[in-house]
Amino acid sequence: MTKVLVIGACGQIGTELTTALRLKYGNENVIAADIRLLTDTEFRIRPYIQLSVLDKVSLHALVLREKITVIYHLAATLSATGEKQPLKAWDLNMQGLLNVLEIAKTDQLKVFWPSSIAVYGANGPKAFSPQHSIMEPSTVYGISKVSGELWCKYYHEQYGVDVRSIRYPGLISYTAEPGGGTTDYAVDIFYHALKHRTYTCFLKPHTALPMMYMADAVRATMQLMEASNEKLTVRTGYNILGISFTPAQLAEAITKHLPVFTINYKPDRRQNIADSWPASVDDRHARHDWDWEPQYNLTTIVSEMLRNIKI
Ligand code: AKB
Repeated sequence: MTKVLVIGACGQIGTELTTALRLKYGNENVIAADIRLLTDTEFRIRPYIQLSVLDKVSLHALVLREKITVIYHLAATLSATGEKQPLKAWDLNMQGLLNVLEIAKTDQLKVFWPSSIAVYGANGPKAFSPQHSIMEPSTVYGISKVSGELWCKYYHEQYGVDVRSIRYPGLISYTAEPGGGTTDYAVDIFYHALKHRTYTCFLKPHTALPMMYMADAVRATMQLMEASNEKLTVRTGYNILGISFTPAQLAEAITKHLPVFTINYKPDRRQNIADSWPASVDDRHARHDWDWEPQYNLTTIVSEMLRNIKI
């Protein structure tokens, strides 16, 4: 029987992935865990356990007590926040993963761990960055993702741990806010458009980045986790592309619904991070190995976001 633990369940991905996993496996078979205490109104996320992934003893006890068979380990510090406290970000991103991999090795668990387009750096190709490419990231987040990918591959090859990973692009969703990334503008813009009819973007107008609607990201994650072992040829992180757009293109798509909307640009230090990332990635391995195909484009993402955000 599958018994799932989602670590980082209150985050942007965790909120929607937990719901999707509960639909598939049943509420009681998917334990949500996160570092924070839940408020009374957040009942929909129960069964819930307050837990730090850095507390390996409590994590292991929980795995044994609940007879967990699969862990989705999503807790991480993202690119922009990571630059404020690099060593703290490194500790959470690396030690958290190693704790999960060690427990997975001992108890033969299956693991999902998210990587990111942040693995790429300024020296890599900008358009359709290949699955296997130069990786010299400039952020601590990117360094932790490259290293984490290599640890996943190592645990798979040396100990047979079935750990799978996706290099997520910027994710766009309305259920939970993103937590300190460089691609966060692509979510913030919708709230400002609906509330204030104007938005000041922290990236330059023509900064193209890979992006994806959360429904596609959740579907991709479930598809990868369901794929048969023999079909998987990548044990670092799979590239997946949804779409690629710039702040100016996103703003133009929003003005089709809200003609009064205006955008200004005030690039900050996050511009340097965005400049080091690719504009798009080559996702042929994911398409070939587990039939990856995105369903949302810029037009459908914009109308879904504007329709669903409650101000
Ligand atoms: C970030 O901007 O840090 C994340 C990511 C692309 O991994 N959204």
